[in-house]
Amino acid sequence: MSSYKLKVLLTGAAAVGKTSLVQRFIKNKFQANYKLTVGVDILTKEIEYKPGEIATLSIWDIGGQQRFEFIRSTFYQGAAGTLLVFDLTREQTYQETRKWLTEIRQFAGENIPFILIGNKADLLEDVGRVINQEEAKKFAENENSIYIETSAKTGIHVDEAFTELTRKIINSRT
Ligand code: G3D
Ligand code: MG
Repeated sequence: MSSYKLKVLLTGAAAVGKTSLVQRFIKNKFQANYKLTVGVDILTKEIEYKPGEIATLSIWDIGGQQRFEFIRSTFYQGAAGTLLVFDLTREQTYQETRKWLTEIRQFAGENIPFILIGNKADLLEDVGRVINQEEAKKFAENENSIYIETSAKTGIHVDEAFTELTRKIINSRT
């Protein structure tokens, strides 16, 4: 029995892997060349966030249209929490997370729980580290969050990201 129904958002710059993370989480697959998300995709999945406790997530994945005020307000309205994603291989996308956080808080509420996600961890071996892990961790902690590195490609830590977000949302309510 699921008592919680939670709207969670994927946020962050273009091409950081938001759609790929949702696909990995929901379907446990990775496929290159997803068509660009147009509008908003909403997918639902139950998650056991602690033994015997189930929540239903409705996961909102937005494309590049978020700049339109109407879409943006619909997207953020009633959101319980968000995965704020950047690309571990592109520093610019990390820098932009501050801007995202300001917008998220403005539209979804000051205290909205979020998890900071550095995605594409599988590429670190080839590309090397461009974002300091300790700094990302400190940034997250200063904002009352945690930092998780994921790969939608290999699947590493993807379930954990959604589970931690769900726990954080539910802990913030009880
Ligand atoms: P978005 O929804 O944030 O815009 P997408 O991002 O999920 O569409 O992903 C953008 C590109 O990054 C895609 O490449 C996708 O395959 C790739 N990608 C996403 N996650 C990962 C990951 O964890 N590891 C690697 N190596 N690549 C990833 P293409 O080439 O299809 O545009
Ligand atoms: Mg997308």
